[in-house]
Amino acid sequence: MAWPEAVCPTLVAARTRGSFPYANDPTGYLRRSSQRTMSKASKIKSFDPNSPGSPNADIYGLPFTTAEADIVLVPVPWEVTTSYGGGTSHGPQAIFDASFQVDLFHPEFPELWKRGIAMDEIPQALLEQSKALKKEAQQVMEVLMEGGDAKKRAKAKKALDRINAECAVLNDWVQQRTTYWMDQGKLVGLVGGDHSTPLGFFRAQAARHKEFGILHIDAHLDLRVAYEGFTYSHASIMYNALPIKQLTKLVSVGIRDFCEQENDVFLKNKERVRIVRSADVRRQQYEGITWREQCDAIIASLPQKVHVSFDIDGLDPTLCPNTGTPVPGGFQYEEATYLLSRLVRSGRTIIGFDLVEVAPGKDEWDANVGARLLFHLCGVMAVR
Ligand SMILES: [Mn+2]
Repeated sequence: MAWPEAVCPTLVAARTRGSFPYANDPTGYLRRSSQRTMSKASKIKSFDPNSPGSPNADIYGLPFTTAEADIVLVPVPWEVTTSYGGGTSHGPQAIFDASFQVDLFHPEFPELWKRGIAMDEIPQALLEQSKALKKEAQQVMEVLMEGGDAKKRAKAKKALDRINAECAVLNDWVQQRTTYWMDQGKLVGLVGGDHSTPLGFFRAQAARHKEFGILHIDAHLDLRVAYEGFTYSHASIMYNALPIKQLTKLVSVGIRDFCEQENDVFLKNKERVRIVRSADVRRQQYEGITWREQCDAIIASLPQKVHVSFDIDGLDPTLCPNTGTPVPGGFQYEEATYLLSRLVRSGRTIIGFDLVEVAPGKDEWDANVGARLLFHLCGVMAVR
């Protein structure tokens, strides 16, 4: 198999520096030699879901390798174009660490853990690359805002071109990585990183499905035509998704913040894009409409196959105080999980998901919420 890093020269370079962790171990098979001796069936038999997970275990304290797990999570520790708060590149590690306290006996998915959930190794090379590029991106933004002489501007232009090119490489990498796991028959979820990360995953979905919809939960529309000059900005993810022909419907819910340019993009794509503003959801509720009715209306506008793109800032910011661009309002935790459960109970197939913009703070709170939401996303995806 052509390994994904082949399209990613920066990762190859990082690996030769010795920091690329899973180049020779694509399935995580070798790195967990202690877990290798038992079959999946005997692991299920001997695993005690009531006891705290062993520190050597995978996400949620589970004993399965990525090769054994039905659900594989692809971490993308990347936040190059985030303009306000930072830290989402540490989201995957923080969620992994917080996951150990999530109880596996979930009333909606009591058997889920037996399917196996495992997180792909977190690519440190990506994290380093993200750090380096973000520094450059900040210089670009400075010149953009404060101006500068011709020399400064030329330098910024060059950096901007480089960043856009490297983000395109990241998109290719994500596409190959998610494709690789789906080809192995896995159910795949992506864990960001900022909201620029799932574009390659959307493209991988388009290669497998003639048509699909995206249920987009977010405070922002993310329909900006490049933000601050960055083609693959976190604020442009859905704009960048629109050229995907197989994406027949984009339903954005929880929306609280958008600009005129995004509204123009929406008006041009009205037949394919539906916006459900958070304020409208609340207003209708104050006037007697129930969340169940609203969920059913949201779900009715989606096709049979649905990818869920979940930006944590779609939730009330008390549930994600450290996320990059918090906005007051938004969903409570159970409103969001109810929508997801209702979606799958409608008979729709969840073909994948991404959970993005979780940024750890000084305590584990953001990641705790993220880890629980991630478990719920795995649960609804595994219903098929
Ligand atoms: Mn977003």
